This record gives sequence, C-alpha cells and structure tokens, in this order.
Amino acid sequence: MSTRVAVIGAGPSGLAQLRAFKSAEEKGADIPEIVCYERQEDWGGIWNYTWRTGTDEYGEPVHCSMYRYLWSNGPKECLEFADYTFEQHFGKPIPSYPPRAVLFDYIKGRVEKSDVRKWCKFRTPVRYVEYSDDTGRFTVTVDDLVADNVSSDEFDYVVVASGHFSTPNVPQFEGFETFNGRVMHAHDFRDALEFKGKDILIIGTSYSAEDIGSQCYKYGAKSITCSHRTAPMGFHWPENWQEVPLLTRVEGKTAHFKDGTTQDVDAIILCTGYLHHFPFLPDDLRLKTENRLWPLDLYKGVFWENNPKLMYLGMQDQFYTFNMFDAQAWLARDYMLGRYTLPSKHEMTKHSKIWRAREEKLEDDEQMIWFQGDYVQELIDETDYPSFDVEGVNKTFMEWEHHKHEDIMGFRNNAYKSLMTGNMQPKHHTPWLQAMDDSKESYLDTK
Ligand code: FAD
Ligand code: NA7
Repeated sequence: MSTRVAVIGAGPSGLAQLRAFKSAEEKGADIPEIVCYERQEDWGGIWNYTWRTGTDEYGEPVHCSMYRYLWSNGPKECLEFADYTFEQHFGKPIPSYPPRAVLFDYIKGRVEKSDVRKWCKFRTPVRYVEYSDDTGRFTVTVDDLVADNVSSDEFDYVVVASGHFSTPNVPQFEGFETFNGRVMHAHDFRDALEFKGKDILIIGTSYSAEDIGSQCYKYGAKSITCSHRTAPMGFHWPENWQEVPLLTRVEGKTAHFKDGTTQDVDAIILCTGYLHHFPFLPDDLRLKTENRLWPLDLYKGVFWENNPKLMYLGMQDQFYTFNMFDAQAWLARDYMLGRYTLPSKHEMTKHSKIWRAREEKLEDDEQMIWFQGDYVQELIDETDYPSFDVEGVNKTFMEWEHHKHEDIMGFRNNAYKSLMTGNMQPKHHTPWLQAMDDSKESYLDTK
C-alpha cells in the first residue's frame, strides 16, 4: 500500500506543501499519493477574493477575509518565495506593495507551473479527521459539495493548512443590540466606499484596524475613531482620525469610551482578530491557541507533538508569510519522505518550551521580527529549500516599520531590494493615497 498524504486547504500554506513534494519529485524522489482538499472553488486561500459574506451558495462559511482595494501591508520582498521570484513570474522588477490581484497571480503562478492542480479536490471541505492506534492511519471524512456526497478515506499523514484568519473573534459591547447603525467584523468588510462620508468606529489596534481604517480614510470616510484595549497604535494619523480608550457602551448612535469621552458614529467595525478554529478535528488532535508567534504543542512550529503524523502549517502570528510556510512545508515533506527524523516527545516539548520562553520576553515588533527570522532560519537550515538572506529580510522589515512611523499613509510609496535577486525594485507610478485603480494591469504598468 502506497503512503498517502491529505492536505487540508489550498491556500499559500497548503500550496507550499504541494510545491515541496513536487520539488522533491523533480529531483528524482518517489513521493506519496497526495490529496489536497479545498473548501472553496479555487486555490489561493485568503487571496481568493469573493464578494460574498456569511455563508456561500452551499451553506458553507465564507472563508475570505479579503476586501477590495487591499494592497500588501508589508513589502513583497519579505514574503518572496526563494524558489520562484517575482521577477521570474512577472518578467521584470515590480513595485514593493502589490495589490491583492498581483499577489494572487504570483501565488498561483508557481503552482500552475508545477502541475499540482490534479492533486486538489475543490469544493470539498474536510468534515472530520480521526486517528486509529490500531491501523496507525487517519480516516478523513469529506463533503463533496457539488455532488452532495459525504465519503471517507484513509491517510498515513495529515497536514492542516486551513488558515487562522477566517473565523472572526466577535466581542460584545453593551448597547450593540440597539445601535442605530451597522456593526460588523473585519472578516465581512468588503468595500471601503460603503463608508464614504460616514463617521466610523474601529475596535482593535492591529493590522486589520490599521488597514481598514486607512482604506476608509482613502475612500472618503468623514471621521475615523480607533478604540484600544491595550494601547493606541501611535502613528501620525490624518486630522479626521483619533485614537481613544476602549468602548464601554453604545447608546443610540453615541459611543462611550473608558475615559468618559463620547463620539457619534454611523458604523462600528470590530477589528478584533480571529479564532484558531478546527471544527473538523477531535480534541486530542486540535491545536488550541491564541494568535501568537509561538503556539505550544507544535515541534518546530509544525509537528503535533502528541502525534507528529499530524502537521500544521502557518499557524503562527505572521510577520513572515509565504517563505515561512515554504520552510515549514519543506521540513514536513522531509519527515514524510523519511529524510528527517524527529526526536522523542520529551525532546520535542523541551525544544518548544525554550522557544516559547524566548517569545514571552519579546518587547516590541522589531524583536518579534528577529525572533521569527531566527525560526525561519532554523527551518531552512534543515532542508534543501533554497537558502536566502533572512537577515536581509529582517532588515527590510525594519525599514518597513520605520517608513510606517514616518508616514502611515505613504509607507507604500517606498521600494526595496529583492533579497532573492539582489535587484532594486521600482517605485509605484502613483502614491498609494491617490492610486484608486488596484488592477493588476495598472500596477504592472511600470513603463
Ligand atoms: P489561508 O490563506 O486562510 O488558506 C486556507 C485555505 O484552507 C482556504 O483556501 C480555505 O478555504 C481552506 N479550508 C479551510 N477549512 C477547510 C476545510 N475544513 N476543508 C478544506 N479546506 C479548508 N499576508 C501577507 O503576507 N501580506 C498581506 O498583505 C496580508 N494581508 C492579509 C489581509 C487579510 C485581510 C488577512 C485575513 C490576512 C492577510 N495576510 C497577509 C496573512 C494571510 O493569512 C497569509 O498571507 C496567507 O493567506 C495564509 O495562508 P494559509 O494557507 O495559511 O491560510
Ligand atoms: P490580530 O493581529 O490578532 O489583532 C487583534 C486585535 O483585536 C488586537 O488589537 C486586540 O487588542 C484586539 N482585540 C481582541 N479582542 C478584543 C476585545 N475583546 N476588545 C477590544 N479589542 C480586542 O488580528 P488582525 O485582524 O488585526 O490581523 C490578522 C491578520 O489579518 C494579519 O496577519 C493581517 O495581515 C491581516 P489587544 O492588543 O490584544 O488589546
């Protein structure tokens, strides 16, 4: 019986796993039989945009948390694949903060050229995974939505790559039930034009709050009020933008904050993060964590310590994204190919706790970036994933942080050097605040 691998999800993490196997096959390895189950109709994960919110045409929760006009919130030079560069894909250097359509095209480009689509079963959510000690295999139960047919299959390994920025974390505040306006979570935000001329309140201070607020500003919101639980973001915001303490209650259209101040608002957008949500996993296989750089119970951030035949990709909070998922997937692949041996459970847990202890001492974003860089370096040192200049990526992240603190509405006008090709990338032809056309064609028009 040949070895069988199930990959759950065909977003950037799941696709990294498919590419990792393909790369080994191209170098002559015998690879297992691979089936990648994907709930959506196409690959790309979060980058596969849909206008739908809530439930889809099959009654499935809509995965997409993406919105129109989204431009990368970090330099593309920090996420570039080491085995497939932007220049290779687009045929020339391109600016550093691409809109969604450009990144989607790039993600798809590598796998389209790798002939791995045949391994994917679209419109097929995984409903349940069980492990049998007797057979040493997993039973994976899936729902073919189009055929309306539930079936089960057996696998030796399961790779969970279902993402963790899709199931909203929705806190409740007093008065929401009678608020005379829209209350929504960032997950359902699709188009900033909806808020043109409106006074909006944003709860939260992380990437969604910063970017959704900036989108609303760009597309003509009247005012933006950002409410924080822990600390304000502290950027140099435009004049119609204020940062206030946490919301305590809403009365009619009036929001009340902890410091006693109030603000009348038309809409409230909860940028309050997401839940790690695995309804298809039993308790003993299910990762339980908040959004952080070092979730426990995953050796090397990948292997489920209680049963390492189950692996997770991309479950960390993310500065590094695509190339970190690659580094994880290459290591997971080598384990499944018998090229990489895991230590005892005791050793795995000890290793994880050392990383966690280090994570708990991190004080700011810069330290977090270097921490995640060290993690990526540890992974790529273990496999034949093309080595790249992790220190250079960290330094580009430092420049990015600096540019944000200099000009939060203008940081995307900067350009950086590719750490993969060494080439300086061009600046975009139009400053981000004035660039209303987020199409691929407009972005790639670098002259
Ligand atoms: P996802 O992209 O979420 O993909 C997971 C896939 O699993 C989906 O296709 C989903 O349909 C599928 N799936 C889920 N459950 C099941 C199931 N039960 N059965 C079958 N399939 C299933 N990163 C950046 O680098 N730059 C950015 O600018 C950036 N912006 C972002 C903006 C937003 C609004 C969000 C939410 C995230 C952003 N990210 C950004 C981070 C993003 O999480 C990563 O870029 C990347 O998409 C993570 O890939 P993933 O494959 O782990 O997860
Ligand atoms: P994050 O980065 O997980 O941040 C969640 C934010 O929500 C953070 O500021 C939290 O504040 C805040 N939060 C969470 N619960 C509450 C409650 N109950 N009340 C007030 N504030 C709360 O999620 P994002 O959506 O911003 O980013 C996720 C990804 O999407 C990211 O990779 C981006 O690229 C896009 P805290 O600081 O904990 O007080």
